[in-house]
Amino acid sequence: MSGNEERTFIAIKPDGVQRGLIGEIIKRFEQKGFKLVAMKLIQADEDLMRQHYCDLKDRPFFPGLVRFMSSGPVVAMCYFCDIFLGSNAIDSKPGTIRGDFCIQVVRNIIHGSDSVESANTEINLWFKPEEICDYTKCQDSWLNG
Ligand code: IDP
Ligand code: MG
Repeated sequence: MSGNEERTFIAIKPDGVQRGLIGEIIKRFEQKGFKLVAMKLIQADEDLMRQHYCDLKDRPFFPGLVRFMSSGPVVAMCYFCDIFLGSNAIDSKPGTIRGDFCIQVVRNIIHGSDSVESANTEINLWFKPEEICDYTKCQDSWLNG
Protein backbone atom coordinates (compact mmCIF):
# COMPACT_ATOMS: atom_id res chain seq x y z
CA MET A 1 0.00 0.00 0.00
CA SER A 2 1.61 3.26 -1.08
CA GLY A 3 -0.61 5.54 1.00
CA ASN A 4 -2.06 7.32 -2.03
CA GLU A 5 -4.17 4.63 -3.63
CA GLU A 6 -7.41 6.61 -3.60
CA ARG A 7 -8.62 8.78 -6.43
CA THR A 8 -9.67 12.33 -5.66
CA PHE A 9 -11.28 15.08 -7.71
CA ILE A 10 -9.58 18.49 -7.68
CA ALA A 11 -10.81 21.61 -9.46
CA ILE A 12 -9.05 24.95 -9.83
CA LYS A 13 -11.97 27.36 -9.50
CA PRO A 14 -12.62 30.31 -11.87
CA ASP A 15 -10.77 32.72 -9.55
CA GLY A 16 -7.66 30.50 -9.57
CA VAL A 17 -7.73 30.29 -13.38
CA GLN A 18 -8.27 34.07 -13.77
CA ARG A 19 -5.50 34.86 -11.31
CA GLY A 20 -3.00 32.78 -13.29
CA LEU A 21 -2.46 30.20 -10.57
CA ILE A 22 -2.98 27.02 -12.63
CA GLY A 23 0.73 26.25 -12.94
CA GLU A 24 1.46 27.06 -9.29
CA ILE A 25 -1.27 24.71 -8.08
CA ILE A 26 -0.46 21.83 -10.42
CA LYS A 27 3.21 22.22 -9.45
CA ARG A 28 2.36 21.51 -5.83
CA PHE A 29 0.54 18.27 -6.62
CA GLU A 30 3.29 17.28 -9.02
CA GLN A 31 6.15 17.89 -6.62
CA LYS A 32 4.33 16.03 -3.87
CA GLY A 33 4.37 13.01 -6.19
CA PHE A 34 0.64 12.56 -6.71
CA LYS A 35 -0.33 10.78 -9.89
CA LEU A 36 -2.42 12.82 -12.34
CA VAL A 37 -4.84 10.60 -14.31
CA ALA A 38 -7.23 13.15 -15.89
CA MET A 39 -7.26 16.88 -16.56
CA LYS A 40 -9.30 19.35 -18.64
CA LEU A 41 -10.13 23.04 -18.85
CA ILE A 42 -13.90 23.29 -18.85
CA GLN A 43 -16.48 26.03 -18.71
CA ALA A 44 -19.07 24.41 -16.45
CA ASP A 45 -22.73 25.29 -16.85
CA GLU A 46 -25.00 25.99 -13.87
CA ASP A 47 -26.57 22.51 -14.11
CA LEU A 48 -23.22 20.80 -13.63
CA MET A 49 -22.41 23.06 -10.68
CA ARG A 50 -25.81 22.44 -9.08
CA GLN A 51 -25.13 18.71 -9.27
CA HIS A 52 -21.56 19.10 -8.04
CA TYR A 53 -22.68 21.07 -4.96
CA CYS A 54 -26.05 19.28 -4.47
CA ASP A 55 -25.22 18.65 -0.78
CA LEU A 56 -25.27 22.42 -0.25
CA LYS A 57 -28.52 23.12 -2.16
CA ASP A 58 -30.38 24.35 0.93
CA ARG A 59 -27.67 26.77 2.01
CA PRO A 60 -28.34 30.49 1.45
CA PHE A 61 -25.11 30.94 -0.50
CA PHE A 62 -25.91 28.11 -2.97
CA PRO A 63 -27.21 30.27 -5.90
CA GLY A 64 -24.22 32.62 -5.64
CA LEU A 65 -21.82 29.68 -5.44
CA VAL A 66 -23.32 28.09 -8.58
CA ARG A 67 -23.07 31.43 -10.44
CA PHE A 68 -19.47 31.94 -9.34
CA MET A 69 -18.39 28.43 -10.32
CA SER A 70 -19.91 28.75 -13.79
CA SER A 71 -18.63 32.31 -14.35
CA GLY A 72 -15.42 31.17 -16.09
CA PRO A 73 -13.36 28.10 -16.94
CA VAL A 74 -12.21 25.70 -14.26
CA VAL A 75 -9.43 23.11 -14.43
CA ALA A 76 -10.89 19.73 -13.53
CA MET A 77 -8.41 17.06 -12.46
CA CYS A 78 -8.31 13.57 -11.07
CA TYR A 79 -5.34 12.41 -8.99
CA PHE A 80 -4.37 9.36 -7.04
CA CYS A 81 -3.96 11.26 -3.86
CA ASP A 82 -4.71 10.52 -0.24
CA ILE A 83 -5.27 14.08 0.95
CA PHE A 84 -8.60 15.79 1.26
CA LEU A 85 -8.95 19.56 1.56
CA GLY A 86 -10.78 20.45 4.70
CA SER A 87 -10.69 24.05 5.84
CA ASN A 88 -11.90 27.44 4.73
CA ALA A 89 -9.48 30.17 3.65
CA ILE A 90 -9.48 31.87 7.03
CA ASP A 91 -8.46 28.70 8.89
CA SER A 92 -6.08 27.43 6.21
CA LYS A 93 -2.46 27.31 7.30
CA PRO A 94 0.41 29.02 5.48
CA GLY A 95 1.94 26.53 3.05
CA THR A 96 -1.46 25.23 1.94
CA ILE A 97 -2.96 26.39 -1.36
CA ARG A 98 -5.81 28.27 0.29
CA GLY A 99 -3.58 29.56 3.09
CA ASP A 100 -1.07 30.96 0.62
CA PHE A 101 -3.31 32.36 -2.11
CA CYS A 102 -6.67 33.46 -0.80
CA ILE A 103 -8.34 35.38 1.95
CA GLN A 104 -12.00 34.74 1.48
CA VAL A 105 -14.54 31.97 1.93
CA VAL A 106 -16.24 31.97 -1.50
CA ARG A 107 -13.34 32.65 -3.87
CA ASN A 108 -11.02 30.10 -2.43
CA ILE A 109 -9.21 28.95 -5.60
CA ILE A 110 -9.55 25.22 -5.29
CA HIS A 111 -12.05 22.45 -4.74
CA GLY A 112 -11.03 19.04 -3.44
CA SER A 113 -13.24 16.07 -2.65
CA ASP A 114 -13.84 15.61 1.07
CA SER A 115 -14.09 11.79 1.13
CA VAL A 116 -13.54 8.71 -1.02
CA GLU A 117 -17.30 8.49 -1.68
CA SER A 118 -17.67 12.12 -2.80
CA ALA A 119 -14.50 11.75 -4.91
CA ASN A 120 -16.05 8.85 -6.84
CA THR A 121 -19.32 10.75 -7.35
CA GLU A 122 -17.47 13.87 -8.52
CA ILE A 123 -15.10 12.00 -10.86
CA ASN A 124 -18.10 10.33 -12.52
CA LEU A 125 -19.85 13.67 -12.83
CA TRP A 126 -16.93 15.52 -14.45
CA PHE A 127 -15.18 12.82 -16.48
CA LYS A 128 -16.15 10.10 -18.92
CA PRO A 129 -14.40 6.76 -18.19
CA GLU A 130 -12.32 7.09 -21.37
CA GLU A 131 -10.93 10.45 -20.17
CA ILE A 132 -9.19 8.77 -17.25
CA CYS A 133 -5.71 7.46 -18.02
CA ASP A 134 -4.29 4.21 -16.74
CA TYR A 135 -0.51 4.22 -16.63
CA THR A 136 2.46 3.52 -14.42
CA LYS A 137 4.63 6.36 -13.15
CA CYS A 138 8.32 5.56 -13.14
CA GLN A 139 8.76 7.42 -9.84
CA ASP A 140 6.34 5.07 -8.00
CA SER A 141 9.10 2.66 -7.05
CA TRP A 142 11.19 5.57 -5.66
CA LEU A 143 8.35 7.06 -3.63
CA ASN A 144 6.88 3.84 -2.25
CA GLY A 145 9.54 1.72 -0.65
P1 IDP B 1 -14.97 23.25 1.01
O1 IDP B 1 -14.76 23.76 -0.39
O2 IDP B 1 -13.91 23.72 1.95
O3 IDP B 1 -15.21 21.75 1.07
P2 IDP B 1 -17.82 23.54 1.54
O4 IDP B 1 -18.38 23.80 2.88
O5 IDP B 1 -18.00 22.17 0.93
O6 IDP B 1 -16.29 23.97 1.57
O7 IDP B 1 -18.44 24.63 0.58
C1 IDP B 1 -18.24 24.55 -0.80
C2 IDP B 1 -17.87 25.92 -1.32
O8 IDP B 1 -18.95 26.82 -1.06
C3 IDP B 1 -16.66 26.57 -0.63
O9 IDP B 1 -15.42 26.12 -1.16
C4 IDP B 1 -16.90 28.02 -0.89
O10 IDP B 1 -16.51 28.37 -2.23
C5 IDP B 1 -18.43 28.13 -0.78
N1 IDP B 1 -18.86 28.48 0.58
C6 IDP B 1 -18.73 27.75 1.71
N2 IDP B 1 -19.24 28.39 2.77
C7 IDP B 1 -19.74 29.56 2.31
C8 IDP B 1 -20.42 30.67 2.94
O11 IDP B 1 -20.66 30.71 4.15
N3 IDP B 1 -20.75 31.70 2.11
C9 IDP B 1 -20.49 31.70 0.79
N4 IDP B 1 -19.86 30.68 0.16
C10 IDP B 1 -19.48 29.62 0.91
MG1 MG C 1 -16.78 20.51 0.55
